[in-house]
Amino acid sequence: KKPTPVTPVSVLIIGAGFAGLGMAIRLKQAGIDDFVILERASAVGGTWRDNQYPGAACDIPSNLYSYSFAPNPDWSRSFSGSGEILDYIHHLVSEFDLQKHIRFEKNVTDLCFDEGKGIWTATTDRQETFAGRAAIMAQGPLSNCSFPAITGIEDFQGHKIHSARWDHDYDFAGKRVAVIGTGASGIQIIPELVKVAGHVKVFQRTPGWVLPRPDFTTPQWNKALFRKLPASQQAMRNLLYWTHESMALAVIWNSPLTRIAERLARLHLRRQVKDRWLRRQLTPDFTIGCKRVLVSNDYYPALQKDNAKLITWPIARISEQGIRTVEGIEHQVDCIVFATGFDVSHSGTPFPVRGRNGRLLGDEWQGGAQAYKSINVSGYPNLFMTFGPNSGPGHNSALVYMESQLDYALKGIRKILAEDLKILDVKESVQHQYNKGIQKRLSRTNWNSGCKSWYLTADGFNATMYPGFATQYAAQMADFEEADYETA
Ligand code: NA7
Repeated sequence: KKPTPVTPVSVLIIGAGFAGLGMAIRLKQAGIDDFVILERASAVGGTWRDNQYPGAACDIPSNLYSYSFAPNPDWSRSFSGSGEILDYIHHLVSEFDLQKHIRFEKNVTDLCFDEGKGIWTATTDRQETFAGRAAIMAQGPLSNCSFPAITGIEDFQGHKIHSARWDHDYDFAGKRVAVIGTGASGIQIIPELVKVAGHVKVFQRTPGWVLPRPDFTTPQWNKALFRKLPASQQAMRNLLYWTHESMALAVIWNSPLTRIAERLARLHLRRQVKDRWLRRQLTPDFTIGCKRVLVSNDYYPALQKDNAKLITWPIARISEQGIRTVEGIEHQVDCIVFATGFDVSHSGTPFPVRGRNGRLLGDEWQGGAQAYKSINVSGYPNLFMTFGPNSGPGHNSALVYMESQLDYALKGIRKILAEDLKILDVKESVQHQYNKGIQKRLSRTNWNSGCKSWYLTADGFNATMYPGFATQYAAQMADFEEADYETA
């Protein structure tokens, strides 16, 4: 069905998570008030609205995992929980008066560019249409949760819960629980479940490297200081920023610091796990940094509680009663918790995105997604992506990367509006050249060093991570080169 014409706003934003709301704030601060945010759910917050499982928290310190233009002196601890992060997001909405711009329950199913008019039209699953001169795709890379393709998953008669769609009504007290997945989410959930459930069986496919988590409650005097002297909070942020920047040397590239980080993780394991056999089962066989580095103080102790058990036999199938492992044992459980992560699209788009001459972005990305500076794609003018291809932060705060993206998009949007452009399209040769460089740099990173992770496609193509320091990323994004673009 052809969309009915609608009056275009200046900017159409898809998604009311951190990125979409951040874009809205930057637009407002730049005096652009004519924008609409389309959100498929009925509340803001994106991944932090969805990930409210017990123990959910960010593994980047809150003073760094927040917007520099909206500091919060009241973080209750160094690594605040997901509820507090969601409160911060709600606070952004009220402080910057964003509510009136948000349209809830608008699930975009198609995004199409009209080259003659220079207009993007978003169509929702209810066939409503919204149009904008520029469009921001801020739907988030970790928004669709993934259940594993394990035989028999549909047969299970007990309760199934995904970490990113928590069932707060389910009472775990005394229950026999299985947890599949020991990534960032799994290792946060397990200690909480062990506290309440009757028995917790942890099904681990691959052990990850775990570092200690320097987590402290914020003393009152510290909050007062941050409030009275915002420069002190900025100084703290800078300290955290540079600490994480230096971690790139361990995490991204194989360097002497990588060895030191591995030694630290082994020491942490040795201190927390006395049993040799268990330690062996928990020791990774890949370079630290190849997969997401985990941080936890309570995961290893939780595994050693009397009501917990680590199972490393591969899963053969899920049955009506529980989980059967390959050596033939059936583990009967009341509930399976899937901490199995997200459907990360490496080659597709969340909905059809149609550019110039009917081009379809999903088709062009068949061999792996790519963009220019992770934000623009040639043939798709006036479209900006947050957390587009190769913008993943391996070691630093996602929000630091996001701020660079928002400011870059703002430069493009200002140009479109100021010069009344219909087309601001990155040149194909520029995009090609950029990606040649990115892939060359990626080939030298730990992510491409042989392990399997959600960063890579099945055949090893990395369309997710940025192979460098956050400082390098910020420098490339600070530079909006007009010559890189074709305009009309
Ligand atoms: P992740 O990091 O994708 O972790 C998913 C976990 O689930 C991981 O341990 C997987 O094991 C495991 N998994 C997935 N499929 C299976 C099957 N079929 N059988 C057994 N185990 C399986 O998701 P998270 O939610 O923890 O974290 C996502 C990101 O959020 C994280 O990187 C941070 O950036 C924040 P595997 O390691 O693949 O062997």
